[in-house]
Order: sequence, then structure tokens, then C-alpha cells
Amino acid sequence: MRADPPRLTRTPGPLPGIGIVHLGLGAFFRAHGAIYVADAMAASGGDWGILGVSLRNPGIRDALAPQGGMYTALELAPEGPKARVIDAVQRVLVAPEDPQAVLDAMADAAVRIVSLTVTEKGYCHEPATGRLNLDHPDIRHDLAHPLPVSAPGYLVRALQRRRAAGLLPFTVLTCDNLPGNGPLLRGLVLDLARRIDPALADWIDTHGRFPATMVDRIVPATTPEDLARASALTGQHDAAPVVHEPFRQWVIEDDFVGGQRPDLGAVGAQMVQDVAPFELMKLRMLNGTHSSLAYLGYLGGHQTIADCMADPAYRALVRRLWAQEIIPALTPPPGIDLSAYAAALEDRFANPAIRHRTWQIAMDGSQKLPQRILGTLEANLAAGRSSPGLMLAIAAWMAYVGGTDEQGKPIDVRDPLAARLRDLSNGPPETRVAALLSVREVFPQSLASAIAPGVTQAFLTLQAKGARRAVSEMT
Ligand code: CS2
Repeated sequence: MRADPPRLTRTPGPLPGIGIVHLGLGAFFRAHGAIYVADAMAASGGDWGILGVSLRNPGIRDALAPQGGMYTALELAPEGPKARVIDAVQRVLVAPEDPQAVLDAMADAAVRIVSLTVTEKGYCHEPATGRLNLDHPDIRHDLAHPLPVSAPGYLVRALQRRRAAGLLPFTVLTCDNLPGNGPLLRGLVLDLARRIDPALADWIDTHGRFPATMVDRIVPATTPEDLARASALTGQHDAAPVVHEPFRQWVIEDDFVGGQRPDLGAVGAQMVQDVAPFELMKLRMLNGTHSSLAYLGYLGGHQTIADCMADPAYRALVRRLWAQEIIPALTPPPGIDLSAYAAALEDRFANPAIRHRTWQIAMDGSQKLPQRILGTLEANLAAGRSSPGLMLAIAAWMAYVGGTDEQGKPIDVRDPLAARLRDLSNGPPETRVAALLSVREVFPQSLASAIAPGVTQAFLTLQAKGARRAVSEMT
């Protein structure tokens, strides 16, 4: 019998100091930001070791602790995988086990950046307005208790400690797919801080920095087969590898407290003054079509984005969405040709080595639709352009959150509003669409009225023909 491969471990030796605390140590950050930071330290040095924080469960800490924080990143190109061991993460804390230890780490003078990937819902805001959701149970908790549970709560309480200790704030580096993510988070932190201590809010307002970023790399959830693949390639057992596509992009507003940051520009990150055009391009062109494919693809029986792209009707739909509905509503970032960007996205989506499940992307739609799809719809309405493909995508989301697929099988809908969305999914199609359009966290009133006829029509088409036929007939 062959012996089990040895466990991946860190060779003892001197390590760079911890300069970054990262909240939300999921696969995305480990396959994106942490690799840039590892590259930046390799290129230019600096004490930018990462302490990761899990805001919910201990799984990733339990997997990484015996490995000294090391893990394998598997790059999946159509021509085959490549493995690389990433060493930038040194320690992992589990926030609910010891919130005090997390605040201590964030308040350490050597920490100059707190970065975040906590997903859209982790911001505890109202997606349609960008305001702090004061009814959110975590925000209510954090207003009443000094040991927080939410990401904004951790930021505010850690900044409070730094101020009390006479330190400068850390830079808050958000890496989630939200529009104007830096200014958005700044607004949420200031709002929460003002309710706790107005003088703290003024201090953050003056000294704090919240650069906006655009992050991009397709990172599907790791599967048991990926564990076996990683160990076959490296000869070591890794309990928590990540998988990712070859492409990566990070556009960062170059506005850090005291200019303190890893040398990310040396390793391909784009340090710019204005991230907004890049962010809109990516959210609407990549994430907008991803979500469209997620709902229409899932209902049409496609398991992954690559499966959708192998279906000529779905490929034609995304091309149409880019060319006729999304690109006309965008201003290209400096030096970028949006048609070329779309062509590159088409290849990335079609990469057969990446099994990115439609079900995974379908998660949390109530938090994603505004910035991914509704902004484009609004711009098209204002310009008098029609958006039949995006209307069909919204209708597919409505069908999806009803909780049953086209074969009558239940769908495991994951969304913070799942129960409410399901309760609203009753009655004849017109009533159902109207009820879902009245969810104000997602659809502002004026937009809801404007798209009601188009979305109702699309919903009826979906019901009559099914997603696959509705998609083929559209293109
Ligand atoms: C995806 C994104 O899961 C999703 O909703 O659309 O995670 C997408 O893969 C990344 O934003 C790509 O950068």
C-alpha cells in the first residue's frame, strides 16, 4: 500500500511581520489578494504578513493551523493545472471564539491595513440605497455591545482602540464586488461610529482611508477532487487548497494611510486615482452576465458557467447582453476597449477546467442584482434603449427564488431574504412579479414601475417555454 502523502507544513524560520489583518478568509482572498501580497513581498520585501480572520466558523482555521497558514493554489488553465504553495497567511483567528483577540490584532501598531472579503451581505447595508441597515441583528448587537460580530462593527471598535492608543488608523481595503466599495464602506463605518461616539466618527473621517478597489479572478468553490489534485501535484496533503483561473486583476485607488502598503504595483496591480470606471465595467460585464447565466443556466439544466458557454444559445445570449445591453451603457475606463474585454471574458467563462457552479453564483441574488444588473437597466431606460436579455435574467431570478425548478424539484435557495422571497412567490405570474418588485431592498420604486411590464412579459415567457427555449428564442 502507498503511504499517505505528508501534510503540507511551514518550514520553521524567520517570517515577515504581520502588517495586514484580513476579515473573511474565504477562497477568493486566498486565491487573489493573498497571492498579490505574497508576490509583492517577494518582489520588494516589507512586513506584510497576513493574519486572517474567519467571522463565522472555525473550518478554515482548523485546516490551516496545522499547515502554518500555508496552502496550495491550483491554477486551472484549459491546457492543465499548475500548483503553487502560498505562504503569505501566517495565522487565522476565529472571531466568534475570541473577538477580543481579533480587536487586539487589528489595533496592533504594526498592522497598517485591514482588508475585507466578507461578501455583499457582510456589509449589513441596504443594497438598493447603500445605507447601513439599522434593523440588521448584527448591527443592533454591535450598537449595544463593545465586542462586535459584524465586519463594520469590528472596524469601528478596532479604530476606537487605535484612537485611544494614540495610533493612526489602518487603511480599510475592501475587496468585495460592490459599487464604490471604498466610499460605501466608509459611509457605513462613519454611520456606525457616529452612533457609538461622534468624536470617533470625526477622527475616522479626518484620518481614515478607504480606497476603492476592483478585484477580479474566478474562484470556484474547492471540491474533494481538488484536494486530491493538489496532493497529486505537490506530493503533500493540503486540507484547504484553492482553485482559480489564470487571469487576475486588481485595480486599487492609491490612497493609503501614510502611503503604507505592499508594493502591489510592482506585481501587476493597477494603482489608479479613479477606480469607478473599472469597477462598473467589471460588475456589469462580468458579474452581470455571471448572474444572468446563473439563474437562466440553472433553470435550463446547466451546472456550470462553462456548461452554459458550451450551449450555443447561452453563448449567444451573453454576447448579445454585452454588445447590445451592457456596453452601450458604460463609459470605458482609460485605454480599455470594451469589445476586447468582452471577448476575453467569453474565453474565461468558457474555460472547461473551471467548474464554477451556477448554483454558487446564484447565491445572495438580492444582494447582487442592484449593482450587477439593475444599474444597467436604469441607464438603458434613461437612454431609451431596451434590455430584453436583462429583463429575462431578472425574471429567471424571480423564478429561481420561488424555490422550484422547471422539473418541479426544490431549489436550495441561499439568500438573506430567501424566506421572504419565497413567501412572495405565490399566485398568478403578474401578482408574483409585482410582489417581488415591491422588495425595496432590491428594486427602488421608480425602477420597479418602469420594468414591471417587461419583467412580467419575460416571466410569462419563461413559464410558458422554459429557460432554455426562452434563451434560444431571444438570440
Ligand atoms: C461571481 C463572482 O459568485 C459570484 O457571484 O460572479 O464571485 C465572480 O466569479 C468574481 O467576481 C470574479 O472576479
